[in-house]
Amino acid sequence: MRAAAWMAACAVIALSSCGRSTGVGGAPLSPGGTGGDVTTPSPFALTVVADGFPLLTDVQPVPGQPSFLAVAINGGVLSWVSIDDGSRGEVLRIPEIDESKEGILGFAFHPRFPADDRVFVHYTLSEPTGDVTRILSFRVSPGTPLGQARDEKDLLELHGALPNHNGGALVFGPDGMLYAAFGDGGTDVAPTAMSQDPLELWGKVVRVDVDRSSGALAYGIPADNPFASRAGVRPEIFALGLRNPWRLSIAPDGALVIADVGADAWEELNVARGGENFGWNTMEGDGCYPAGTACASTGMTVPLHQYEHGQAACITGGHVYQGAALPALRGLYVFADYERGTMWAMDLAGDAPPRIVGESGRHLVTIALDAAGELYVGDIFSGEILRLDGIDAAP
Ligand SMILES: [Ca+2]
Repeated sequence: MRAAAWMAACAVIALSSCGRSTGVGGAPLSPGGTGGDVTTPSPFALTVVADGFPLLTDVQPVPGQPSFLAVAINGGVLSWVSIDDGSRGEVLRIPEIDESKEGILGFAFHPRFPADDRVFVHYTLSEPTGDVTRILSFRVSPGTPLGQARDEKDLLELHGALPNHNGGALVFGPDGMLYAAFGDGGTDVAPTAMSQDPLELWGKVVRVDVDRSSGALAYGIPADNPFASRAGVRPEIFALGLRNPWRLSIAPDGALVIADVGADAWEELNVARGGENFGWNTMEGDGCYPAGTACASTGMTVPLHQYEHGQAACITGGHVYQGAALPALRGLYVFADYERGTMWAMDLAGDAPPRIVGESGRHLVTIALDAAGELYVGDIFSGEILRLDGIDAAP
């Protein structure tokens, strides 16, 4: 019964937001190991560092405390866990969230944490008029490592979406600005045109200043936002034309990497520097949407990389690996496919296609980067958090 509920919830938050897999292009990729490593001959391994978080959606290392991770659960709970001894505690619980179909989809620590002790969560609620997506800030009280949430405040709220493409990623840039991703507010069978509507924040990445406020807003509008002074465009918008951006990352050169989950055919990696229109729902990948139609694509930006659904069907964005443990991956953007479990590494500045890191056989819903540049992933169904290691480091 419980497992069935999890499956239903996942279908809403992730699976049904994925593109439709065509099954074309070869046999399914082989599954990986059950508790430790990826399929040989990959020289890389996934080592379980924490478990017991079924329906996890996002993982972030606790800044300044390398033995602790923070974990968000779709049911509306944020917890901490020690990777040394498995001890854990609840930090935040959002009581109005219905575990079956709503929840926290992403979160981020303030870039000056813990000097600024705010944490930001991005979550979705179902209401009679449609989904509400909200970004909430809270402060943590003294404790190990995070204590309890207090001083909760709404930062930004969107209304009126269908219960599917809500986005959910949050990341702070080196400029201290918060980047937040919102989906098109539609579903697989009912995409909306809001991604192209300059007066809607659905289908966009926004860039806001959480340390200031502009007018009645709970946040500030950075003066250097690409549309800050353009009439007829919401000044929060940093990039538009997105379908269901599932994870954001800041590359070492400052560019924003946006993984956008596709519809019929293409999963996308997009690189934004501000002001780009990535095409949805006029385009999918580098072609018109629906395929075979004509479209007005002038001024739209095609993906840096796209892969078709015969290969996999639901991208999970990652990060540029900057750690020391895996020299072969240093400087490469590591990302995954949620449905197939494949992990790839790609040079964002080069022309070479991504190469396969390994087949995890897992539903990798999130990829996190710690302060040392090492990578962690989360498996939504098993509730495990795993670290990407060299094969020699596997247990
Ligand atoms: Ca696109």
